[in-house]
Amino acid sequence: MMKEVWKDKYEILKEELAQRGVNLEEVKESIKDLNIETPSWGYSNAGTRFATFEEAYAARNVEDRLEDAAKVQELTGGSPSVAIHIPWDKTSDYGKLREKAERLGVEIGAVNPNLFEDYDYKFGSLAHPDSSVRQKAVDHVFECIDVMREVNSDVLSLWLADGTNYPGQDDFRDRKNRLENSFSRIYDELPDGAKMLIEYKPFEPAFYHTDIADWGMSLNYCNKLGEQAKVLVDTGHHLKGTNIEHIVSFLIDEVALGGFHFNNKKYADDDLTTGSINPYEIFLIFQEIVKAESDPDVEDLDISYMVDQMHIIKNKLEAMIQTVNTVQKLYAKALIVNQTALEEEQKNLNPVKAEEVLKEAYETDVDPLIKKIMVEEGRSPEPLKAFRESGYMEKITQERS
Ligand code: PSV
Ligand code: MN
Repeated sequence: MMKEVWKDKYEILKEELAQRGVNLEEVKESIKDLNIETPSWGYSNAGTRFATFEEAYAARNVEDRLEDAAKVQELTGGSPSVAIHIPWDKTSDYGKLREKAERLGVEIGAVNPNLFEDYDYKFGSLAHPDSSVRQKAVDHVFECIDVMREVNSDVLSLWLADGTNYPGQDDFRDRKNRLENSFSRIYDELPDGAKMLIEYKPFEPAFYHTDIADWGMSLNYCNKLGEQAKVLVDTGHHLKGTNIEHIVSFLIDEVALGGFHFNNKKYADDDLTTGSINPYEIFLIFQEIVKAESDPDVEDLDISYMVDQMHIIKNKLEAMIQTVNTVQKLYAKALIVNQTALEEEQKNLNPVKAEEVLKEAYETDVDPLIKKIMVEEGRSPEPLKAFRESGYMEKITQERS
């Protein structure tokens, strides 16, 4: 039998972290509590605008998607809920869908209306010039609010493709006012305690302007609506040089950070695996959150961590397991930052030492810690290997072909 080297590494890590004054049990609990919601749409066939590659194993319907999400949860322990997209996940009985999810060991999380695929939305949805199209879009969101009640979800996640492609196509201020009006009608119907997340995106599918181009516009809409409306930061929806951790910190301070769609901004959109290009960025985002969580002056954070990725060339389930595992590790690294030392070096105006504090945590190999947590929870320490050996791929390929 192969020696499990990670166990020795864990003992060394434990000693090292104790010397650094880290409370390992607290860190473990925080990692165990982290819920990284996976998207139902990430389990289906996907493509670029050039081609969709049909995979024999890909989920065919919402039931398959829940099963795949449940498999990821079973192996990682970090993704106990799944976001749905209406009408992609439309079904005749949402009560039954909720029961199915529960039987599989997952919950239904954010409900995402689709305000971009219908022909009527060619010139926009909630900001469309024609009031009958706006009404149709608002009605669709109302339908999604009903779904939320039936599946027991408390998150409505809104992303619009609204915008224009050419100068002069429409009036910016009129669009802003129409959107404000549609949003406020939706907000009035929100169930008590539910969150309305407003996502922004700098371009695509509209390329001249998008109606919610950045976090500041999103925040402005939220502030006008009320405290149930919060900003959704999709890590992919930023232009190349954008400092996302700064945005995150700013939103925390404004009590307006509602959640994330994790992926990567390499091509300023979603769909690349979180941490595949710049894991340091995700670590720095978590650092801002962890720091705020330990600050008594910061109100309790209520952040929905969601993945928004549709993998095209990677195996969809492996990519999702890889994502959850990566996010767990990057969160763990943020949890072991010596915040007191960081604060001290900031006061000392010593950027080298301050950066060293962050690097010390980032460069710590936390893999044995995540493995230890997996084993404590009765899971395999190597979720990807366990997945490959589980026979699940063979099973779904046969069933779904
Ligand atoms: C749009 O690019 C987006 O990020 C929105 O979150 C959608 O809901 C999701 O992708 C799926 O289309
Ligand atoms: Mn998104």
